[in-house]
Amino acid sequence: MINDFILTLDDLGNTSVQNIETLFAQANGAIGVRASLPMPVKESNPCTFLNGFYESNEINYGENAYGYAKNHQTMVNLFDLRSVELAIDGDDNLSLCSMNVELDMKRGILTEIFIYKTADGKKIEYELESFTSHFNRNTYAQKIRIRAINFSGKIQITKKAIPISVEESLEFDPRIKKISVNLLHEGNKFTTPNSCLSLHVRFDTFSEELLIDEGETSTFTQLYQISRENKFDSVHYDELKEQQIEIFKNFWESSDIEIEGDAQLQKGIRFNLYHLFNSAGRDGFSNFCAKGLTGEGYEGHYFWDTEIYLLPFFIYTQPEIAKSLLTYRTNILPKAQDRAKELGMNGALFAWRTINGEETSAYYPAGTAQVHINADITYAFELYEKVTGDAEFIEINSELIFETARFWSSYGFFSKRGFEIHGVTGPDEYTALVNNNYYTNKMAQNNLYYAVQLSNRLNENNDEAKLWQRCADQMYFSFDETLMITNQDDTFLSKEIWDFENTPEENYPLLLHYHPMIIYKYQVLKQADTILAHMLFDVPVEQVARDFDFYEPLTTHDSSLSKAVYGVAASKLGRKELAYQFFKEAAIMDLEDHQGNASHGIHAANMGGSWLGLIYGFAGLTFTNGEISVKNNLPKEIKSLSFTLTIKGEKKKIIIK
Ligand code: IFM
Repeated sequence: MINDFILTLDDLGNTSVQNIETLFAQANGAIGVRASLPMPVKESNPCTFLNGFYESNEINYGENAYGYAKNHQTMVNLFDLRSVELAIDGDDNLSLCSMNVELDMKRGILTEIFIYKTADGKKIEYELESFTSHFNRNTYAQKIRIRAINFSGKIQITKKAIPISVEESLEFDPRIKKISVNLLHEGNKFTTPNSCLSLHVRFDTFSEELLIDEGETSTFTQLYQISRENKFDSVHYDELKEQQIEIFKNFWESSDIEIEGDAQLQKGIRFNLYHLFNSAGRDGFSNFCAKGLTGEGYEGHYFWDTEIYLLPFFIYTQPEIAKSLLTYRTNILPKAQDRAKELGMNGALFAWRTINGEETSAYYPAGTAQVHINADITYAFELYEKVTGDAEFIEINSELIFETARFWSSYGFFSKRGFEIHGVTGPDEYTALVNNNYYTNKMAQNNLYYAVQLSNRLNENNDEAKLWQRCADQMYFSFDETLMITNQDDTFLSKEIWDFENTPEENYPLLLHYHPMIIYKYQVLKQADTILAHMLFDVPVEQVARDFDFYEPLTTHDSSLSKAVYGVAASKLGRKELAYQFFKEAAIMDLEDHQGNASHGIHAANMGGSWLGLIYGFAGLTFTNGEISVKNNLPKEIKSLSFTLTIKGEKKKIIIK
């Protein structure tokens, strides 16, 4: 019987060295360690990250303009904690004969067995059991067992932490950027030269010469600790391991989803949930990088991905983690207030991509212009309140809700048509700087209403709330009366349709092959936009159907944030087979490397999207008037679905069959 909590190399569609590093990476919300080879090869990209630990460098624009983002922020790749120097009877020229990898997702432990041999045939088995501790988040723990397979003799082993030196990649891909950082080093303290962030380490390093008989095993445990403060608890491997198992047991009790009928999907969804649990920041100062703590893609930045794609999973199953992810936004609110001021607007405008809260997107049409992030954040606060009932947290955060509403009332304006929001980019990054993007207006309206509601609740009966009410009531939505479809924005329908027929397969994703100016001229979508708004709000199915049929054929799904959302819409429309296809793609996207860049790190938003596909889609979860309701939208391939939700502190087990 397949154990669908165990991931092995056989589950991967692409077993390149860097793919393995990403998919078997381990993280605990603070530290992330890629599963690199103990004896790295040319293609290896060993990485250790500390969530939120970045270096900044000035952005050099050919042509600068007022208010452009000033600095890059790049999560620093710190050390290679997995490398080992091995020699057999003085010979260190070892080759890798085989490797076996087993990730036990149920317990949060990775076991790898490597067989290395010398040119004259002496073989050793190097077994590595490792985990990033969820009990002590400063710690990465390894247990190493070395066995002489076919000889008796000397084995030299040296284990240290190797600082990373980065080579600039020559490959053109704007989605990844590596920087070389010469950390300033003093004692056990490392500091970034520009951002001036410090961390401290406590590493067990060793160098041993073993005299070993054939068949005999030697075992070592090794703890690597990385912390922002120079304070380390005394920890022991076995205790940490026990705690790890216990923490994962609790995690799965609250968050597991059982799928009957499709073993690959079962494993795929568990793999996704496993990574979601691992990479979420827990301290209120770090968040969820677009690639988790598993790779350098998107420089470790936090986007709206967290609020719209990831938080539903956390809110419904791990509310404490949800709260700390939201608290991160509270903590960067001052930066968002500064940003709004810089742009001459009221209130707060959150950065499109950031680590420390400052805008770091050097390309504003697909960056700062995605002002919908303000409303995405507020939407997540509202969902958190609905599901957890934690009104106190929202009241503490009322300033954030009000400040985002203030931004909308100053950024938009009243016209004959109503309240309009111009000069924005919606979720679809292949259409930029438009007026009245439907998704943005809908989300802004929701943001404004929530602020009004909260203001009334807090008895802050002020004129501002009346203004917000007016903006929301009169929000303008562009609609095409002939086609009876929702306009993605004011001009989308006037554009020429992208020539899909004559676009060769190898020219996707379009962003790697066409200038943005060309892409923006056409009706072509990178990702779900209007259809995403329809997932978040209650819209009549006939309308969803017409919009789906119009926009889906124009959508390239070049962004990994797309398919899961179309899948949820397809479920809502009763198009079960289609929903299943979309869901399947989302569930195994990284396992099968469907986007072709799992080497850069996991596609975290899509992983959250796969949860949405199952729970919002197949289980038809809705939450209205304080009550959840579900519906059986299961495709024929799935016989039953069981999951647990935590609603207002109470666990509810739901079975759909
Ligand atoms: O936030 C997303 C965006 O919507 C599409 N491009 C990638 C970003 C990070 O995942």
